[in-house]
Amino acid sequence: MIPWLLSLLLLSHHPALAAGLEKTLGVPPALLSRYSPPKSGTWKCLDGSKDIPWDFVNDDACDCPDGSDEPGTSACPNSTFYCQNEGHIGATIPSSRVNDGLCEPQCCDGSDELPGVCQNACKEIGTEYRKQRDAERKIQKTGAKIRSSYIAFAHKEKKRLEALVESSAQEIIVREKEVARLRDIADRTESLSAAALEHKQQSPLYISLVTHSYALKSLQREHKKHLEREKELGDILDTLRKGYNPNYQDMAVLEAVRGWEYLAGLPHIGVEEDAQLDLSVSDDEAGIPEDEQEKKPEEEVDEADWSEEELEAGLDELLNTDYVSLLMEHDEHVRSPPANSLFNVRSYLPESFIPQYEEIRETIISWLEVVGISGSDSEAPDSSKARQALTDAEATLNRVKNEKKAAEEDLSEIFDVEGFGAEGEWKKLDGTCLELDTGEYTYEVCMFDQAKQKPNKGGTTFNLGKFSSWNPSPDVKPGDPAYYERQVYNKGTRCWNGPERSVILVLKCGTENAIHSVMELEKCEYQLTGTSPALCLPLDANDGQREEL
Ligand SMILES: [Ca+2]
Ligand SMILES: [Ca+2]
Repeated sequence: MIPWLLSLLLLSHHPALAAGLEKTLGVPPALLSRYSPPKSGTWKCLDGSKDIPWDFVNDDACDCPDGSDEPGTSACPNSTFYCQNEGHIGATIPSSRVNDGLCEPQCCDGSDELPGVCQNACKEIGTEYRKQRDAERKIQKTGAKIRSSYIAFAHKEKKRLEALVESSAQEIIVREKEVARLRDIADRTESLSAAALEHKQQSPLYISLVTHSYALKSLQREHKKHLEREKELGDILDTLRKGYNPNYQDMAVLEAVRGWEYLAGLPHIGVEEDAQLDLSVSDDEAGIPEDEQEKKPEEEVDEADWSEEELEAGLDELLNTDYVSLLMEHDEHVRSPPANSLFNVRSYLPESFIPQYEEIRETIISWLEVVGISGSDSEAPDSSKARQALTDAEATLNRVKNEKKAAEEDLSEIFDVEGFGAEGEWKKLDGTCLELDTGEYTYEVCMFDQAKQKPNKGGTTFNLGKFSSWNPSPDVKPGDPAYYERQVYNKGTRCWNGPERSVILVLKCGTENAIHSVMELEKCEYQLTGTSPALCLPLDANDGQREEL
């Protein structure tokens, strides 16, 4: 057998091999039981295809089609070698790297080469590795505690939102009833008010008031006519006074002139002529005392009466009164004595009680009507107030509906693998902003919202994009740990002559939510790296032991 001869030749070169290789050299732990000496002396290839002498195992000649007879040599192509790396972690390398004269870094025990070729550094490497691993495990442990508090927050948030949805739904029912009721009132009030007004205008008080108004207007009109007549007459008498000839001694003319002078408070003209002529008609005869000629007697006026000036200034204003408004005001006034305050109870109630109050109020009023305490007219139709109340109620209803919708949306995202994670561990960080100051700029990422680049020395802040998705790589399934190690923010402000700005946030487990570095991978495409406790999965109790095997 030529290969056998060949290997014998090789063995002579390598004293260690001359003693024969360990049959279990390069065998991974899981297969060790298959490499024990058979009683029959023949060994079956692992794929069961062939029986070979036990001596052919690890004899540096490939005998099995699956290469299983040479776990510790490079004799069979496409097979693997396992280095135990005692003191560290075992590793598997391609068997082509066995006995190639190079020390494989994966095999710190140097078992891939003949003894003496490579140093066994597993103890130091293993110690260093464990130190580092312990530090990482410590971070993971601390981070996982924080992460579990995030999960607890999500559950609390879920309960809160569910309660909110529930209470909003209840409130919507009440508010919808309220809106329907107010709409009915508004509609009815509007149709009622025309008829009601007509009825009110039949009030004797109103009719009398309007009659008074007409009478006053007529008096004012007649008064103006008289004033004009008086002025014309005055003019005629003035002309007569200035133009008459006293020499004719016409007593009728003289009396008219002197009478006018007295009435209008004018001085008497032609006195000299009167004196010379020794007129038989003296001042006494005319009934006018000399000292009273210059002044007119003061008119006595009642206090409530209007003076001439008041009449001049105020009468028009008074006659311009809107009697319909006055009627409504009067109505309001009559309706508001303390005895009717029951109907204003609404204004003393906290807002939350109003819907319930409104419901029983109708009942109370109808009951009072039956008993005869309240009249159906107790609340006069006021269409604009009713319409306003309806508008307000509709606005409140819409607000509650929007609140409910928002709560439902939040709720659907909390435990969504593509939202805040299957355990809701990211919900707590919704809107949390992380910053990194690089000197020239401060980079800010508000989780699940927006990324920004803010210049530290003044200038424009750029929108680097809005949250778009978790790791979009097709190799990663939503819900996998790796899925949450990347967040994509895109559709930011467009770069001059370039694409829209975007950010990839690369995260790993850490005890803090923080950004540690920024790189501009491509023009206007930024990669931010950071840490978050939300990525720190709980330590698996078996993790450590498995690795040390
Ligand atoms: Ca062999
Ligand atoms: Ca090697």
